[in-house]
Amino acid sequence: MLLNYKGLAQKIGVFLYKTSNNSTEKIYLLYPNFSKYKTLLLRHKKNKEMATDRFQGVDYFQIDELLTEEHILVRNSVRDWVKREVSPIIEDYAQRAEFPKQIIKGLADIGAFGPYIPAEYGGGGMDQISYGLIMQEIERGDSGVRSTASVQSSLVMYPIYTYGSEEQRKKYLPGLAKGDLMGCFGLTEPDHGSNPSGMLSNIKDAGSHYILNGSKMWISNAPFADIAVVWAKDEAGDIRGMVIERGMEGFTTPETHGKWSLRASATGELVFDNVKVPKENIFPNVKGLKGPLGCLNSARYGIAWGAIGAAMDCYDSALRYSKERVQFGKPIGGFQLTQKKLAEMVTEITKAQLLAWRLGVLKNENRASAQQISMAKRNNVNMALQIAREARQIHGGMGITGEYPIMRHMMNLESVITYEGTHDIHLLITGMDVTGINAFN
Ligand code: TGC
Ligand code: FAD
Repeated sequence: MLLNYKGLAQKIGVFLYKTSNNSTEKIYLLYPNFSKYKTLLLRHKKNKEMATDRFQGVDYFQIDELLTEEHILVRNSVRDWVKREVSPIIEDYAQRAEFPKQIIKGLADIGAFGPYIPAEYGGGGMDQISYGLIMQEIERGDSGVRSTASVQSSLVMYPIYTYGSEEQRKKYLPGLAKGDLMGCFGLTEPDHGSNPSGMLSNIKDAGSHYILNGSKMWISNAPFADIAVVWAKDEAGDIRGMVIERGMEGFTTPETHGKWSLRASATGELVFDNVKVPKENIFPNVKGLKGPLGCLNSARYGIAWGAIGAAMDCYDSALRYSKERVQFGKPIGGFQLTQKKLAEMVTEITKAQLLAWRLGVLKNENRASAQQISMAKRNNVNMALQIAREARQIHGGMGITGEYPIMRHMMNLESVITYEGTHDIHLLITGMDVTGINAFN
């Protein structure tokens, strides 16, 4: 006999467990199998805890005073959305290595797709600091979710808007802004990661259309994307950008499995086997590596802000834990070694916030150089990764569990420090800028 009860109930050896998963109620009937019962009890407990996301922002230097009312409104509304829609589910999705597709509509609703694309094409018409703050708050939830938003905005909408024809803009941008269409960006190839100029993907003129051959690897959103912005060389050896649509014959997107990082983000390959590409799908307004690298400037800028979100989440959790966890008769936050970690974290976050804010001001004025963006991406991602590692230590053994977001952020940041240009590539970009000497080759 069953006993209906809010949460968990037991009667004559039969358990009724009720949980809510994205507003779909699921009922699990459990016979007295203790280990299964225990697993579900733990999940129930965890869901309840994760649902109460106690994150508070970090503003040690009154940086909010540098923001406009609109910036703060945008930041706070995305923060609330993340607390409501991302925090309660993200740990489970990361554990299962699955992207939570049901949040796509919510991401569109909060303006995360094309925040700075003009409103006439469905974008948010916002400035670059609002874009940065949106990326910060989303990555506070999870770097993989931020990846989906930055690919859609900076690597798909931005090139269509900047390099595309008016017909291409009208055809794709409104659907992308609403999340009705999802996109991905194919630059990296199996043998060409840091040096995309050597790419082998190519198009050949076949009269009424082009024929595309080649493959791309490590592509965020590929497994579910409706369209792909792809970079390939033409017969003259010039890199050209184009829109490839799911369903075109010869185009497949196998998923990449086995990642220990960015597990809540879907990654895959793009394979082109004699794909017929209509000529009107080629971007008319750009040729050469500066096309894809121009998109990367925008995405790297968003990452410089996003990494601050992940760092703030780790610091916030570590600070709270250090006040609550008692060892040797007092909170561990009372020991000098813990305070050193926390003090250095808040110092580094503050420096990163000021760097991102100043870069945003320059970007709003069209004065941010690619080299400044590289410095900010490199510094802020490295800062976040170091903070995640220190925060994990403060959480002791609990730091390796999914009860806290730390380990997930830490593993995610191992991808963030590699994609959009590795830590060392960005160092070489700064090195070349200050010396004038190319150390890449
Ligand atoms: P180089 O000879 O220096 O430059 C070739 C042309 O490009 C121009 N250029 C840029 N233009 C705009 N923005 C930039 N940041 C630019 N950097 C260079 C340059 O002026 C030149 O133009 P022109 O007119 O003279 O032809 O190129 P190189 O072959 O020596 O390579 C330079 C290098 C190594 C810095 C560059 O290739 C690089 O950045 N490599 C890293 C590759 C990378 O970042 N890949 C990212 C793939 S996408 C991704 O990771 C998405 S993850 C998304 C997510 O999930 O969030
Ligand atoms: P490599 O280029 O082989 O580098 C290996 C090591 O060698 C690095 O430490 C690098 O710094 C070092 N190195 C390389 N050249 C030099 C040099 N000249 N001097 C000194 N050191 C050097 N790409 C896309 O196009 N679209 C995407 O959506 C996308 N999403 C991604 C998602 C994830 C989860 C990951 C992990 C990657 C993604 N990437 C994507 C690919 C990413 O941009 C590449 O992984 C990155 O550019 C590095 O290329 P690589 O992995 O081939 O490493």
